Amino acid sequence: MNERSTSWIAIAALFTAALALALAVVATVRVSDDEPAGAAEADMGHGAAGEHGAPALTEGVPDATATRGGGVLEPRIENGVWVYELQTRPVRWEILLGTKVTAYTYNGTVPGPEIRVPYGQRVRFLVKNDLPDPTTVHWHGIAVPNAMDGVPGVTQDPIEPGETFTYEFDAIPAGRDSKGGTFLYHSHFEEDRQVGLGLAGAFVIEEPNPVRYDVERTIMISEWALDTATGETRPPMEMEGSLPNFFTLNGKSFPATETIEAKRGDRVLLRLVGAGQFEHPMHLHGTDFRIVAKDGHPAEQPPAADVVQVAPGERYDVAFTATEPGKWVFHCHIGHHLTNDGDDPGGLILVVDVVG
Ligand SMILES: [Cu+2]
Repeated sequence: MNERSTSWIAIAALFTAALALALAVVATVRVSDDEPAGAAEADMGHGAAGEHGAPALTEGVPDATATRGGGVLEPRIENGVWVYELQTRPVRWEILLGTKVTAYTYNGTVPGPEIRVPYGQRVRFLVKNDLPDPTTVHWHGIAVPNAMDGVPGVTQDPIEPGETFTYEFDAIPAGRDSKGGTFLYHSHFEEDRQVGLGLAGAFVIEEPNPVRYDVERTIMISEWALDTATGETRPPMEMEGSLPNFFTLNGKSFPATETIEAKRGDRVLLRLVGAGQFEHPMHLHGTDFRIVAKDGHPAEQPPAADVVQVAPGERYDVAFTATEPGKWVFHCHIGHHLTNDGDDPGGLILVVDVVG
């Protein structure tokens, strides 16, 4: 082989390598930017990936960049309207050190960001759907105009992947006698699947003259069906292969759950939200509490209790005074919900640490 043909072979090889690299780059960009994660693989029609109980796609789903969910989302203000951007998208969410689920999220976190507005505030939500499936948002317990109610096929067409839909309303409880409280927003498209995979967030309407607490937390309760052998996440259901085996408070299983710190004598308010598909009898050690509101309705004579049943969609605001120093647990009273894939203790436990 002469010198000239050798150099042609070298040039041809370089060209081929460059072409392969360029194709690889194009393929990567297409998956990460132009299409929702997994969209290329998923059937995009209604019912899409929603074959009953089918696992969420894992491949191509990015890791969450945030480690905690439920932070209050700051709006931008346009002519007095509080404007929020919500993006639905799948992420790999760490519920426990080293244990990740594929979650459907608002803005990349479980739970979705908390919306917190004064009573009557005009709000606008630009909801961009970057899920592989259609979606809608329902504003649970809020007096929205019917067209803003988020029920696919009844009040609106589903928001298709890649599309944006705008919701706008005044933040007023549907129970018109109520001036505020704990509400939520969640998917109303294939709820069995999308809410089960995490699509929910808290919506707090602040009363004009709210009772002030020293410590206040919103706690969203959810379940997960994670196959630890394959890494597949399925929507948790009462069916083989989809039975929940992980349980989270604000997207974390014990011992990864947040510890709530209080000083002796502090007044504490917990806003409990049934964000999943199962009921949880939540119990506090060390003291009882008062159920000061149910579904955004303040109780006229708050009943005392030390267990409160939180069913899907329900909200209970419970208040107590941290009188006794120590690490007091707040937990579900169904033993199985206190495990992480069978390992005890885990799941729905958090510590209220009272100091002083
Ligand atoms: Cu439970």
